[in-house]
Amino acid sequence: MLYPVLTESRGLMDLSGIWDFKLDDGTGFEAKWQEGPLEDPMPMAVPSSYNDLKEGEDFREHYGWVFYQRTFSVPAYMRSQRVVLRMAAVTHFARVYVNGRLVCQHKGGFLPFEAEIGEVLQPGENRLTIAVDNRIDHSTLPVGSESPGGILSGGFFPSKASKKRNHPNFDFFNYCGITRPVKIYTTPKHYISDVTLVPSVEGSRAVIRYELETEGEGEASIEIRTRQGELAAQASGKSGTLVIDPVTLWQPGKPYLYQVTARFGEDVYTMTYGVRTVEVKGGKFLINGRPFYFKGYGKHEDTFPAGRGLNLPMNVKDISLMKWQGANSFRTSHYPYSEEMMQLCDEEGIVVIDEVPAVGINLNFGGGANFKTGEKVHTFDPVEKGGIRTQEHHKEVIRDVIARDKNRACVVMWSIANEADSGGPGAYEYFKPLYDLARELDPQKRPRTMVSVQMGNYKEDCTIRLSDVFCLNRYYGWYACGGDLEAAEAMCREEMTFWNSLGKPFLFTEYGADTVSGLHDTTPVMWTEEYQVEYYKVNHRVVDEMENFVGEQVWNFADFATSQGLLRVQGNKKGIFTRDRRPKLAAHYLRDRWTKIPDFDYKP
Ligand code: GCB
Repeated sequence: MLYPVLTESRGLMDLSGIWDFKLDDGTGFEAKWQEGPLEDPMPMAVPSSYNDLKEGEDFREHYGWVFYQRTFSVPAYMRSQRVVLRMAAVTHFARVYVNGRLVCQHKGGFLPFEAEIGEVLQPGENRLTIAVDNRIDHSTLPVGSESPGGILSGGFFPSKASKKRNHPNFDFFNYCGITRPVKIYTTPKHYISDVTLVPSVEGSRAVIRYELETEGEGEASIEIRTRQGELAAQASGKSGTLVIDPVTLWQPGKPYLYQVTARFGEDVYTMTYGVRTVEVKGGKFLINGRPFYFKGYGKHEDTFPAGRGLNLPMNVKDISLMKWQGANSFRTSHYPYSEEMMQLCDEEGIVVIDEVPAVGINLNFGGGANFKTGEKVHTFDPVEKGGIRTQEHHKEVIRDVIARDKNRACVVMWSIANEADSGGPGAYEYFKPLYDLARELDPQKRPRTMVSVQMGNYKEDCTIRLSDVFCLNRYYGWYACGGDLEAAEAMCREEMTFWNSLGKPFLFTEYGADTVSGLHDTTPVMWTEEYQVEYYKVNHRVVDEMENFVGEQVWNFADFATSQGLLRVQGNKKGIFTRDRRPKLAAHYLRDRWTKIPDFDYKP
């Protein structure tokens, strides 16, 4: 799906701002709130998560629907065009009404969706209402537990709580709302609906296959210009090839973006584009034909008080901190990040592992159904037995993330899931079609991975059969052998020797230790800043010995909000930076290490 842009043929209006807002008390739809102005609304920022913008549990722990509303007008000169309303992300389920009429609904909180609204528009003022539901269960991605007791919540005793709550089967706060911009854009009636660019590089030349998807009649053409505006290649027709010679490649840390202009009849669409290749060969991960070493993080879109709301200044700051630290990459744990962040990564030369919101597909965590019946419920058991029912939706999010990000130079790999029950019965059957789908849909045929959880029987992990690259989340020295780094090192070495022997590249996509900023000790004990540094040193000793180990992404870039629980101190404290981006001791240690490790040929 194309990102909306302003061009000589297209209009664009950003509806960000302060909207009217109301928590639904369970009567919203019955009382037809969507059909008129909300009574006694309160002001709410869009885009943002609503949870931390007002005080009290009612907001933070709200369960179910909320209503957002604002009015807007579309200038008459734009109404002669096709008018599209586009929501970049609404978490997790949305019903969108214009002048009381339902124009679309959408499941999934991290990907864009849109509706043509020309027919329901009135001259003058129009009313836009977006109802948002934050409930999660065994059919949503991310997955929620359907019985009390989420992953880290609760205590030692069964809960007798009567109030309904979400129980995330994942370790990040269930921030909700209209979290990314809502825009209206217009196009001519005959228009470009998609652009696909697939690069290959031979010597100094790049050959780019292109395809324009269009609606209606018109002449199609495309051109690529350098940053200075010089013509680099052009072609006509809806598909064909473009040759750039000599090409300037997009490189990690040294990005170069060309300007692309596609034309169809009266329609003009513009975008930037970086040319680079990605390939897995033997135990290497090659970018532009050279062995790349990932240095970076698992992250979150998590800031105060915006929650998961788009925070452009923080995105810029985060990339600046990454560069300060000598990092070159991150994973969009555990959901696709905003299109603005992806654009920034293209522009800044940051390498991205793009993850779909498939987290929590693991009923071994969190109690969930396991506690309900006393019987063991396997994650991939049939629905009647309590297994998850996410597979169809999982296909949708794979389809949508690839449609959104397929042209991005920064994206070098798709992550199909995080810490699924990938060693459990039925896992291969669940995931094989998803891997196949990603391969079929991605025009660039990027490598696919699934981020695997630390488990005893790692040799049975279906990722071994399915993934092009193995991504491991491992906590030797924290969840395993916490406080005994000597034992942690030995166990880590034993397991890594196994992965190294398989002949494919592998990396850590998570490893880390909770660290409360300001806690210190001369003997490095758990939770202190000193322990975090020692933890990383021990892990690095092991992975530096492994020739097929191609990267280290620490958990996490910064402290972040989670559900409440006995293992969380006002959130997860595994950040290298605090939530407000102050460095912990480990930030300096990693800076020292990473500025000495080159992006390429670290493991030649
Ligand atoms: C994991 C999860 C991540 C958690 C992390 C932790 O394995 O993938 O979402 O936050 O562990 O800190 O426990």
